[in-house]
Amino acid sequence: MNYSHLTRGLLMSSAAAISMAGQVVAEGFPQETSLSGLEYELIGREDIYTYGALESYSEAPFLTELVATGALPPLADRLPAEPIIFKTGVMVDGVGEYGGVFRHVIGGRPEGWNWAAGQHQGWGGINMAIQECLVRQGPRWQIRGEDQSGPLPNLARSWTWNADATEVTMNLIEGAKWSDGDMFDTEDVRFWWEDNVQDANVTSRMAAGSFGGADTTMEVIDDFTFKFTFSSPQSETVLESLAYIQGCPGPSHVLKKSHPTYNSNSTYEAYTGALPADELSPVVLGAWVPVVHRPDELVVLRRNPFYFKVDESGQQLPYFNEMHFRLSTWGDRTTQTVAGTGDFSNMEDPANFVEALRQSQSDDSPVRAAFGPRVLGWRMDLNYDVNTAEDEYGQALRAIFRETDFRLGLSHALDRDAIGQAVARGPFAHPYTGGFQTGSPYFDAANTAYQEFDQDIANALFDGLGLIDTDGNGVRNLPGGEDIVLDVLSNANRGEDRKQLDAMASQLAEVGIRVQPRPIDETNFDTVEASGAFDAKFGRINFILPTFETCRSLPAGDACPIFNQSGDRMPFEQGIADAYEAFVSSDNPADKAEAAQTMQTLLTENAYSIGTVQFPAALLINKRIRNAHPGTPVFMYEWAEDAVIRERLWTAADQQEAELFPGTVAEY
Ligand code: BQZ
Repeated sequence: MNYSHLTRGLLMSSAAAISMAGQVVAEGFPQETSLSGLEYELIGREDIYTYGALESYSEAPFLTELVATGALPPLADRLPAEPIIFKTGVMVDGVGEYGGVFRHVIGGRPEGWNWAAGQHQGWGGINMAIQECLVRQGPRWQIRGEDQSGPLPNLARSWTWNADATEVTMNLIEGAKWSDGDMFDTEDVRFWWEDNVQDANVTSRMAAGSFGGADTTMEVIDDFTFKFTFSSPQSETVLESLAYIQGCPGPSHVLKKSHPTYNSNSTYEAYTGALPADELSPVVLGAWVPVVHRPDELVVLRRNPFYFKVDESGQQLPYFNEMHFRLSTWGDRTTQTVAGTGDFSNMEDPANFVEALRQSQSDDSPVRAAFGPRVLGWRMDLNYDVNTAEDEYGQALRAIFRETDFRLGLSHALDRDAIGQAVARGPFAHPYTGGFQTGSPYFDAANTAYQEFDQDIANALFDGLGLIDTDGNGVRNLPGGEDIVLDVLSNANRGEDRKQLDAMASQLAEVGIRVQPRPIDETNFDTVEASGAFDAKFGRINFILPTFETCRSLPAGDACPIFNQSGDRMPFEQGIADAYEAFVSSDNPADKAEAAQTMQTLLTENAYSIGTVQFPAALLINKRIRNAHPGTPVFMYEWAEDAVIRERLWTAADQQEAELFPGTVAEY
């Protein structure tokens, strides 16, 4: 076992993290930490896939049998005239063999299949196995800098801008079909936009107003062409918002039946819950379709016979016939992958880093591990929305949250090294004060304010606001006399979150602030978060690119961020909003970097979020999996499940796991 080069890099960066001036020193996490030792080259954006017609196509052999029995239409009728063609040249192991099972283990549980209305499917890659989105971000980590303008195409195969960049006309792939054979067209895009994103009664994953401003409109031109119109010039960057999980249409022909706009007997609640997690099979565009869901046990997906992507030899993708998501815990994902009973894990719980690394270093380990930069960051977000507070106490609390000195006081009260050690002993943790994490291309130490651990400073800041412990019970009081108690929402299924929150609670108690942890189940977490019904929340949020799940982090659009929903912005917050707008409306790298630095300065100087620690993560992939590109990051433009391009992964026939449902596809 030898991972000394890895820990050495980590040790250096945490020891030298903070300079005398209290600023974080640029101490980039070493990039060359791929433990696999494999090198890779950056490629052009058109090297991965293109759209076009091939002379002939072929399919997984069992599908040919289903065509023969009449259960499926012939392949030619299932594929678009010009499918997406994945190129062989950039496949590290080349064109694949059909069959076998890709085994995931996840900690989440499917909330339901109506992703258009914001439901998640338990995360860990189920969402991305069934949803396809207008554009794609995951594979961009592999693309060289000069080719980095905007997202990759997907359902939208191309687009053009008008002269002043206020209109973008998008052309959909023509002839792609849903897994029940229904045509995918602009009606699905219109329904996604008008009846989900723009419908205030639906909590879609793209917050209204967060895509190019509050006045953005969408207009259908024909079955496969539509146009967005913006009230101010935009750029390729803004289109990043149309990737996972924000720009992924649902099947309008199914969903309209329960949407109140089309069915006056229905309600919005009924609409959101129209596709319950235990009702199979949902209609999808993705490579695999859920066919079995045994609660708390397993979700099985089978290949989608209508999938619109092929390889250069004409074989319809994906290569794997079956995909499993064992419903366990996030920690077990890593344990099972290390043991070889799972195929894939984003190793993200620092508590198991050392043991997992040790095991994966032996020659006969079934798994390959590769560490990347620090992209996992944890932070507390305070709710700045006084208008939606439940009672007067909540209003008074939120008014105090809006005081910069209060937030700076909280930040100075945190001993981030101790918080890091509470999660995992060793050199993995790095202090984090909010803003872009060190693994982000937009992280610049010079523009990152750092509030060092100093209880005297914290106490002085709170005293200065008149927040004194008037009744002598050890807890500071609000001007009205009540104790300052922060009710902090957190994800109950994440041990690493809870350890930090507990450490934070005892540290803040020392400066007279009480923390009351409120852990809730991960399945419902997003719904509560999106509703804004919390005073504060704590958890992992990867802030690498501003366009990723924007509303969780930034004041983009009137109802954003999630922790200030009624749009009553603090002055510096408006500055962040303006910088975000400058960022998405420019394709010029220098201008974008400048806008990002403005954001970083405002975010960290004002302690907009109270960061705790950031960690690197390692990607574990079973060695029998082919085409898993070396160097794939756990998270960069998107989570690794998308970055690794699963529709292109395969396993040699003699290494394939037995399928649970051979010879079958989803039935409707
Ligand atoms: C990765 C990811 C893929 C969500 C989720 C989950 C939710 C959050 C976040 C991660 C899981 C895995 O993260 O932890 O490694 O597989 O799914 O989607 O934590 O609770 O709401 O943002 O992506």
